[in-house]
Amino acid sequence: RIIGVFDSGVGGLTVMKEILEQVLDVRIVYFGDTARVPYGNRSREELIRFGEEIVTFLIGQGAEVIVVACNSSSATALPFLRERFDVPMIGMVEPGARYAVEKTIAGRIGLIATETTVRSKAYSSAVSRALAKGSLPKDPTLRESWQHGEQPIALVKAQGCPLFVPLIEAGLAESEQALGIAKTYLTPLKAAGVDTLILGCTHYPFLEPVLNKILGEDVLIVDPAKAVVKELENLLKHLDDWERSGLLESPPALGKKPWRVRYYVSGDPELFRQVGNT
Ligand code: DGN
Repeated sequence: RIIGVFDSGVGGLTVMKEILEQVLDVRIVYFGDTARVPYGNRSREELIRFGEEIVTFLIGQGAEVIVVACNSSSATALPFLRERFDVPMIGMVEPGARYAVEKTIAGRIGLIATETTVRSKAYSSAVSRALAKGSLPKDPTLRESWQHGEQPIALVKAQGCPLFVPLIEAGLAESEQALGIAKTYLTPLKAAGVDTLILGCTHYPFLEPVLNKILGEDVLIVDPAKAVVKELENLLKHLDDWERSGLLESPPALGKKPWRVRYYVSGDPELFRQVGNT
């Protein structure tokens, strides 16, 4: 099958990498909107418009499923894109919130993300929804005390990190500047006592060495991409079942030429190649 994956730039590559490692029989058409990066301070209207253009393009390239590998778009534009297009779509926020609920040990979840994602409050609603729908922490002590109403589980602190994406897109993810800025952004999260930190922007896994250096062992870093892959696997299984039962047409046979990933960018392909290591 062909999966369409998009982001404002190189960030979605971190999601794509997880997909390629875990889901073997798929091909990916990747779109990085590098001419319009960063998305982090765009309005919802802009992100809807960009999303409509990109999804239309990806469907034209044969995509049967879309992974919105951008939290800013997932948090704002995804409901509109789902209304507008028939292809199934997976975003970052719901799987990421569920995953954090499962992983937390103290129930104190933190978020780092773009300003757009933080402002949308999508993650805190998604954490509440995940709990309401029955997602439970794997930690037995927390699970029990939460079920007895003793220990809350919630997103306690969300920190916008507007300088991260421009640094990463410039290839400076492991620089001294990144370390200094990350220290500033992480201080309020540490002060809030978070035990689990959601990387609420698909660019941020590029910063994992820097984040680990600052947070050490005290805080568990959660990358929603892992949960997105699980959701994608489930969806693909459903599509296969529907196809077998005749509810869905089989996808057209793929051409003979072997390819696994096709990349498209709206900006400079050379910079994308360098920073994304593609
Ligand atoms: N990587 C995107 C996200 O997950 O929000 C967008 C980052 C950006 O362009 N600021």
